[in-house]
Amino acid sequence: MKIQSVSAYQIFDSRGNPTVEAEIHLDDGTSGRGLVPSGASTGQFEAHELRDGDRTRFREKSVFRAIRNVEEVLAPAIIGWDIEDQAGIDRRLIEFDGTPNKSRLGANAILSVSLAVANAAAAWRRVPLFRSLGEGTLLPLPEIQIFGGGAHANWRTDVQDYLVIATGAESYEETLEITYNIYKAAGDQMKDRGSDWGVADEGGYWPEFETNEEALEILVSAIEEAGYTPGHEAAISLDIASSDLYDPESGLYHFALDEEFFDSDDMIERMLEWCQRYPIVSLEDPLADTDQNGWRKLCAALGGRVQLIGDDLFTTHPGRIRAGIEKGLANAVLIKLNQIGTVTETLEAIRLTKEAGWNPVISARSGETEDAFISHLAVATDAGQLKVGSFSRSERMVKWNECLRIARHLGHTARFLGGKILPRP
Ligand code: 2PG
Ligand code: MG
Repeated sequence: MKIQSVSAYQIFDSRGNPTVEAEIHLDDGTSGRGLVPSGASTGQFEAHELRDGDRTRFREKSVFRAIRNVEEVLAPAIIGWDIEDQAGIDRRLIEFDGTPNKSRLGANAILSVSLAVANAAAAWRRVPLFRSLGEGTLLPLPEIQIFGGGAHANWRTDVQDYLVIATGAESYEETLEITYNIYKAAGDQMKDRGSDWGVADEGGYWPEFETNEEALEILVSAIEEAGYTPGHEAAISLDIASSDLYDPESGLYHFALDEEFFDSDDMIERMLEWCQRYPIVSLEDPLADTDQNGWRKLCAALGGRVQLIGDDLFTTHPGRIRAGIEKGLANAVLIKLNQIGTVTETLEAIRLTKEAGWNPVISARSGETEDAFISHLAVATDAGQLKVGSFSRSERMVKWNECLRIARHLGHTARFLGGKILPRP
């Protein structure tokens, strides 16, 4: 079935910032939309998010140029193409941009079209998106944020995400129940402390802590309070997002809350110590994207027992992932569609990661939309893990809820590996 029209609009993400939505109509009247998310702690190697930079419109954040690029450049390039040829269409979108980081037309423009193609193809095939995208049947193990910090909470803590993984759950549904109980228990603790708190960009609590480590202690006690044994039913995952804490000139990491500076070796030491003292099973961006020596050392020391996820390190870029695999920098890759800008390149990033025996973790952005594409992507590719933010706010819950619907759809054919998917000593 052929593409008849492509249009684009400015909509708003979960922070209220402008973002791009594309809509594709096919010759038979079927349609599909693509909604683009947006990061705050963005990696320097990400594909380019095009914003107008016009001070008189939405504080420079409007995306009218990206929208024009969809309608004037990308639409004519793909009208009349077969909707089932996702790879061919994505190749054409990339060619029409012509830059290595999609900076001419904007990765937000390109991704909106690529996502709309995938959604329209699923609608035309009359199957759910996950079935149209792949053959997978594996329900993901969620990583769910309890406390938010860093760039998502005005630097209340230096560590960006304190998350839990329900390692002891036997089903996807049970992961949500365990996490729900821990999230609520953490909320009770916030009330008991009487300190100032609210929720951060991804729905996790945004509390006042004295130190970065205090948040870890409270997280452990919230797991206990909820009736679980830390490290058994539920364990801890951290996104340090440490590229934001790193000064490449001095080579130092700065934990402002703790008034500490670390060089790479000290940072590795601190991560090893935390993994020793707390039930941590996963660390994301424990080191900066340019600190490759540090990554290699940390991976040699910890990679056999803790999941080490590269987010800013790889930016979902197949070339960067391939190089990282060769150098042994990590053992998992965070997968974000808008870091690379097309569905096809994202699928390639996931394929490479899995081929190396590493874990792909499909992830939302801190600025999200009401779309649940990534839930389908996680199941379609048997990725095994999904990170969406916390257990509150509808732009987050829509993703967790969509996996429940996919589980119902799959019925007895659904699989779940739970904590077994994580590296274990
Ligand atoms: C991350 C993401 C999501 P952002 O660092 O993993 O938590 O944040 O979208 O701001 O890059
Ligand atoms: Mg991250």
